[in-house]
Amino acid sequence: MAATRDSSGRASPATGSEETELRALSIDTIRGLSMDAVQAANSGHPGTAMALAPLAYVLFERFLRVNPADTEWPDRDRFVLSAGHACVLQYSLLHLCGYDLALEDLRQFRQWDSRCPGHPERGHTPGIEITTGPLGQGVANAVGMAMAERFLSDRFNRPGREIVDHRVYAICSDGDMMEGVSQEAASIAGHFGLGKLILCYDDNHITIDGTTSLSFDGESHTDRFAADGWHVQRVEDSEDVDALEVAISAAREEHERPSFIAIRSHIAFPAPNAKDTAKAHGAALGEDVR
Ligand SMILES: Cc1ncc(C[n+]2csc(CCOP(=O)(O)OP(=O)(O)O)c2C)c(N)n1
Ligand SMILES: [Mg+2]
Repeated sequence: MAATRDSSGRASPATGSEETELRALSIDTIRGLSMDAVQAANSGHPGTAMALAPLAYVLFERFLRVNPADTEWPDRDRFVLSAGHACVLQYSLLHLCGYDLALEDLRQFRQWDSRCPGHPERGHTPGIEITTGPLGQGVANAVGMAMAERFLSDRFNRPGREIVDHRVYAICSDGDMMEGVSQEAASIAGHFGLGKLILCYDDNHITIDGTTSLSFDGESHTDRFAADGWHVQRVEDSEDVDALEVAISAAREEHERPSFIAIRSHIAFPAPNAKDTAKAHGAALGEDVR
């Protein structure tokens, strides 16, 4: 995405401001597709998809090593959306990155026989690595994938022939943190020092029924993961693409421990009336988003 074309059609490096503009356009496009797909279905979860558009952009554009034309390439990076309710975000990314998922498929979001069902389903939509929706489970699946990578690389790699060398990136939400299974999985990931696992936590202070202060503000997730032996970082603004990139780069540099990145976001950003509301968790924004 970071290149422009001159009059002869040759790609030339983008200037700083061109790159910033392109980046903003890309993120807005992800956000717009996600909002529109939910609106068209009048069903789904727009708020988290909107708020996490910059994170998804950074992950897919800057870091994820995949081949959209060969979704089963064994050494691909894995991406797990544990917060599966926000799958319209993943569908938007898959479409824009060139997977076999057309705009028409996005238009069919949440319809009968759709290739874009209400939660991601492995084997149904190209590029979906794992079925998610039951909160917590995607975190455990991501840990399992990182364990598999460790096993396969130990078993098959030889000096100068590292045929298994990939990372697992996952996004989770408050509900994932609430479920015990995520903590059990975090414990063993810390024990094994799964350095190729990077878990991004959407710290938006909102769940399905209101703010986290109703039921879930008594513990520090960063301290909990640190206690389990994880490398822990915080990003204070989910709109700060540079900070996201720096944090993910640092997580990649950490080889001995799995990484947890808590990212403060605002659900449904930037829709003024929906932002920071639980309503934006699971309802279309409506025709008038002012
Ligand atoms: C195990 C489990 N229990 C309940 C649900 C129903 N559910 C879907 S999303 C959600 C919580 C939403 O809060 P959060 O995870 O913070 O997501 P956000 O609203 O921030 O996107 C719940 C309880 C579920 N998907 N899985
Ligand atoms: Mg939340």
